[in-house]
Amino acid sequence: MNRIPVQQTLDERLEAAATLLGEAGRIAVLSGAGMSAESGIPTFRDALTGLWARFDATELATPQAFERDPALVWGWYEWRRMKVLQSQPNPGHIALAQLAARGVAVTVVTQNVDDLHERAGSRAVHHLHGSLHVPRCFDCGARAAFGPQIPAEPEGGRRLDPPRCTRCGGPIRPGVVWFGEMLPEDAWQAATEAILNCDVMIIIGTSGLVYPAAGLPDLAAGRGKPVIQINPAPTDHDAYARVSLRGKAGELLPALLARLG
Ligand code: BV8
Ligand code: ZN
Repeated sequence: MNRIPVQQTLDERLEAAATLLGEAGRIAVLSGAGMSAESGIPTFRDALTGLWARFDATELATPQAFERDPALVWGWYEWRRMKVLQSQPNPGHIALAQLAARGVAVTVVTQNVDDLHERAGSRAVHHLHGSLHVPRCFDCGARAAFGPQIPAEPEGGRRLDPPRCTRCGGPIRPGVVWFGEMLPEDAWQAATEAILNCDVMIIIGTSGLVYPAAGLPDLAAGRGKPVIQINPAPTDHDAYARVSLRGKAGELLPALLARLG
């Protein structure tokens, strides 16, 4: 695979990435928490600030944690949902939506549970790990409405009893995929299809630690699809990247779009 030599400057890498995008008719995007970092949403690794500092996110994001202490888990997700409601899509989300507006088929596959891609105008968005905005009953699975809006931004969040299901009285849970839970079949199907049919894949703001999502870049590279990575830090995905752009999504995506003329 003809990788861009390491000594390339960022400018030359941006040029190489823009050339790949300029020739592409179908682009598959895999986004992670870094995509929303410049919107003020803490990334998963640093999602635990304030009250939550003493917990491990992978401990809270499980069905067992919810069964053990529903108020703690529901409070954490409501705190995160409030942060999303108070946030705006950043220039990175907007650049991806503008890329699609140029007539290129852009399919966004996201690990994020916020709706910032949609609010930026992206049309084809698939949530591999669910969404904060679709709560459902933990027992019977019925879609649910949110309880009374919690006071904006309780410092670092607090324990909150989840609302009860109007159908069976069970506790309402966040509509996200927890560790140990299966990913939604339709989102996974759509993701693999988009990646198998794409001309180029862009991986943005993900540390590549959580499976099976973390296996998707290999799916692309394994079929010779060029992969562009945007991340300020090195990740496990570096090995698959034809071009690795070290920097922030909110800065590099608009820069790439600008080079497409
Ligand atoms: C599954 C929703 C089949 C919830 C999430 C042992 C026991 C049990 C399971 C496992 C195990 N070993 C492996 C597993 C599988 C497990 C897993 O992978 N665990 C990991 C911890 C090893 N996976 C699962 O359980 C999945 N299900 O396998 O089902 C099954 C069924 C039954 C039994 C067994 C298996 C389900 C995984 C989904 C979990 N839910 N989210 C919630 O949000 O609360 S995962 C959550 O964490 C996110 O969705 C995301 O996927 C992940 C965080 O990763 P990132 O998005 O990459 O974010 P991170 O903070 O890590 O990195 C941010 C990056 O951004 C960094 O690289 C940073 O440099 C960069 N960045 C920062 N600023 C910017 C930037 N980039 C660009 N611009 C910037 N400005
Ligand atoms: Zn119910």
